Amino acid sequence: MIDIKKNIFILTGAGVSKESGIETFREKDGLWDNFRIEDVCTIEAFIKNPQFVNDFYNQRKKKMNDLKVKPNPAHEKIANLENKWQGEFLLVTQNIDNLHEKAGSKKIIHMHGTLEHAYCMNCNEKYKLDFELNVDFICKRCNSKGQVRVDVVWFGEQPKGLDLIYNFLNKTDIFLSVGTSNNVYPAAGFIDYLNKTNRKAELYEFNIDKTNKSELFTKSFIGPASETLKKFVSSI
Ligand code: BV8
Repeated sequence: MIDIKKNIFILTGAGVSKESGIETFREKDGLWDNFRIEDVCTIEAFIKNPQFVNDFYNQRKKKMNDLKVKPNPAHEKIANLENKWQGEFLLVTQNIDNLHEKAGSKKIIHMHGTLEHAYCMNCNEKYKLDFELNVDFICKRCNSKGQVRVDVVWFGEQPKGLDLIYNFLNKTDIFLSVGTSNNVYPAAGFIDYLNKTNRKAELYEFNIDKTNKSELFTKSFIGPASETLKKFVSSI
């Protein structure tokens, strides 16, 4: 029986947004079937072909802002859980979309950044990303051209909020991993960390398939997160 007075850590990945119509990365016809990581998701890619990288994110932002893209029941159940939770609650997402926020989630860390902001690599000026990223963009603060990039974490860059995340993992009683292939570190290592340091924690995985980390979980709930999470949250 899940005790809502305990501390819960929820990790989500692209699978939680799949049923909202946003493609994942590593499934068939996912983003990495159509783009190479090294062409769009590293600083080297941006330096080599900045507009190609800008357009990769301009496209994803456009899709995210598309009226048809809405939170699905998986996002809603996670927000419901936060509302009724009495212990400490933390949602950490690898996703850069804003569907958790739209569903009402409050305590969120976007550890790989979001499509909401951009910043100048020359002077660190921060921008609300309500414009198309373009290499001709002149930074308002330092006047440098083409230095403004999307505020997401590329491969080889340090994810955000790691201190907060590991502090919370050290007091986690219940861990839910929802819609992630658990391929990308350090997020993929959270379950290993809990297995090593926190024998008592209850560890639940929600995915349409088994993942390469499934054997580290107390239980895997196989099926679309909108259904499996609905059942899980209603049972609490
Ligand atoms: C870092 C940017 C150090 C934003 C992303 C060798 C071993 C270990 C590690 C490494 C290594 N070589 C290199 C590394 C490090 C590297 C890494 O992990 N590489 C991997 C590929 C091996 N990691 C890094 O570089 C990280 N940084 O380590 O920095 C450092 C430290 C200090 C100081 C300086 C540097 C940075 C990683 C972040 C990279 N950026 N995205 C964007 O463009 O979106 S990663 C990208 O993958 C996204 O963020 C995505 O969220 C993330 C993880 O993917 P998933 O979310 O899991 O998506 P995926 O498609 O894989 O899976 C979807 C799942 O959903 C599937 O399992 C599917 O079955 C399931 N599903 C589908 N539908 C549903 C469903 N589940 C439920 N319901 C459904 N309906």
